[in-house]
Amino acid sequence: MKELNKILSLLETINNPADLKCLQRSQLSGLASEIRKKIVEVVSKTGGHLASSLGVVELAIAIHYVFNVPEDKLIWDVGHQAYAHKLLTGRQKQFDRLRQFRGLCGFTRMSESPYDAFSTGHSSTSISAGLGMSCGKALKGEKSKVIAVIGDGSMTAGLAYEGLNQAGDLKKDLIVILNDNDMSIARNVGALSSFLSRKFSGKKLQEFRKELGEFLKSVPRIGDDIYHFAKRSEESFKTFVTPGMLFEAFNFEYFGPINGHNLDHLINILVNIKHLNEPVLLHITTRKGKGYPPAEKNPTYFHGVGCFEVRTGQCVNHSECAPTYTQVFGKTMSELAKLNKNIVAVTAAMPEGTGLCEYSEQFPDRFFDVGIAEQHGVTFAAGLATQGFKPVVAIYSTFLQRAYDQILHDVCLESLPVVFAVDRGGIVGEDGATHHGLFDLCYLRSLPNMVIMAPKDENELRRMLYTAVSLDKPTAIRYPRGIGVGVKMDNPPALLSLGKAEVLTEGQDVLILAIGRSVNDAIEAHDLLKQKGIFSTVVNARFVKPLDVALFTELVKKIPRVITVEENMRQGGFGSAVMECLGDEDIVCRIRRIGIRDTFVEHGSQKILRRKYHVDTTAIVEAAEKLMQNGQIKT
Ligand SMILES: Cc1ncc(C[n+]2csc(CCOP(=O)(O)OP(=O)(O)O)c2C)c(N)n1
Repeated sequence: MKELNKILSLLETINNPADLKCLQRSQLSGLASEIRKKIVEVVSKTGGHLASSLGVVELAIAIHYVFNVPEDKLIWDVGHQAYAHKLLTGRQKQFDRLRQFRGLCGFTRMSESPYDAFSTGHSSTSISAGLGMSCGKALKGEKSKVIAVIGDGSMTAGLAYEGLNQAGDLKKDLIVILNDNDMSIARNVGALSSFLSRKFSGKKLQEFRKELGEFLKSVPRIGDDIYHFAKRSEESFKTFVTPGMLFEAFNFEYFGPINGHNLDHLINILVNIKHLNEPVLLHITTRKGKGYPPAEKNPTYFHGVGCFEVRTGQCVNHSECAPTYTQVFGKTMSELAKLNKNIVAVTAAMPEGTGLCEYSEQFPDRFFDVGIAEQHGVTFAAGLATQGFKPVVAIYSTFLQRAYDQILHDVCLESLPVVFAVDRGGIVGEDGATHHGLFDLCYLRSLPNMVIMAPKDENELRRMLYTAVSLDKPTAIRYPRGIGVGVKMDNPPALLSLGKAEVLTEGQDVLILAIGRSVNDAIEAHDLLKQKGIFSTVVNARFVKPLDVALFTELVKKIPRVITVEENMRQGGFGSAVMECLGDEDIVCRIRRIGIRDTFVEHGSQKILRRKYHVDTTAIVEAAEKLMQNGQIKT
């Protein structure tokens, strides 16, 4: 216990990287253990990206030990693995409030700390941003360094190669550290992943070299020459059999692979490459979840985890009775795929997150994980659709933003029947600004040929999925993060009529037009308003596109006090669609739009954020009361 206290005090002495540099090298592994303990302790209470962060503790220490951040710019790709970096850069006191409302962000944010060189959350931006910084520094005549740390999962995105390609051409001073743990969230996928894998590292590489050497020597006459030539040019020999080949083709000086948990090796190599002034790629191998056995054993579960018990690693979350929307989607996909052989599923590195694991086991030939490559995934699905298949592309709302042009150009232009299962629509909570799905209704609504639906509960999600695969058009179904309402499931679910809304309550005072999960808030508001003597008609819009123009115009003529409700940006969203439709029909009414005003929403619980941004039941009640208080409609 005494020993433990001594170790604990080490981290407490570090307020910034300058303090870290005062430590002896021999003290650093103790510091690493202490950082791991702190991360596990805090994340067990706040939830977060545990396994990724545990994997790079030594790397964070080594970088801050060798470089001078923030003069040197350090970019953590995605930023989900930056907890050790946060602890070493003056944020220890706030660390207990990681991902909590008004606490530290779970990713890196320039506005949070000068040590965060770039704001991250979506993957594979670090090389491009780092190259931009390097060019900026060169233009200003600054000599400091730029370091981009990127995982092997994030290297599956095209954006990373666009950055490498230009970096190799410009030959600017840029250090890219490839953190290779053989994992994305799940096992990494793709040809590149097997190329990077440790097949060539350490012992195996030595054995392979020896065998190749013996073989070359054994070839009569020319064998000896080739062997000696290969021996002489050790560099090209190494390049020939290591992943260096790929990066050297991009004009990067390649080092590695080295063990990313060996602090001495890491520090030595960083000291050496610090003096190079060209594009450098350092390939390190690490273990996801390192130092916490439950996370080492199950890195996918502990990639992004909720609260858990430290001793056992067991989830301590409440037993929710309703299934999540994601689970219902996954189950319905399996059901549909049995009925229709043309259904195929596409995910971008998120089989677990999108609920497709069971489906992938049942229909391995009709399941495609494209890696973190949303753009490719959408165009790939368009290709499948041209061959008569019915692709269902399951991507979180926030990540689908990446594929906007592909949805527009490759899917909607020819009205190909691709179904988009847009998970995590709306406020997602603790992952914050980079992860809320608040833009999808806006960015999808402007696309010709696109059908957009959002279910009020999990049973309606099933109905929408059945309906979507029966349509011969691009269709998006947008549903929220979290558990459903707990409604009874129809089996099989009835199809919906395209563009038809559903009237849920009748009342002559206020018309509430709601979409998606907000419909439940609208029903609650209806009950509260009734107690106050205000009677409302609540409509579940179901479709953002096509809108039920006939129903809406008929109702607004009768009840010209209208509230639209959505968990989406106000500009260009569902409420805007309603206003456009009423304007086009020359209908005069008083209308209040509930949705997110022109701002980014930070991290915090869904409940807190819904209250703060006025997208909850209370906001609807207040809007209705105001509409009732205010007098006549100006015409
Ligand atoms: C554009 C985009 N798509 C999907 C994600 C979700 N995501 C977050 S981390 C991650 C895996 C990253 O793997 P890797 O870069 O190898 O880092 P590791 O967690 O293994 O350290 C994914 C798919 C994302 N952040 N951005």
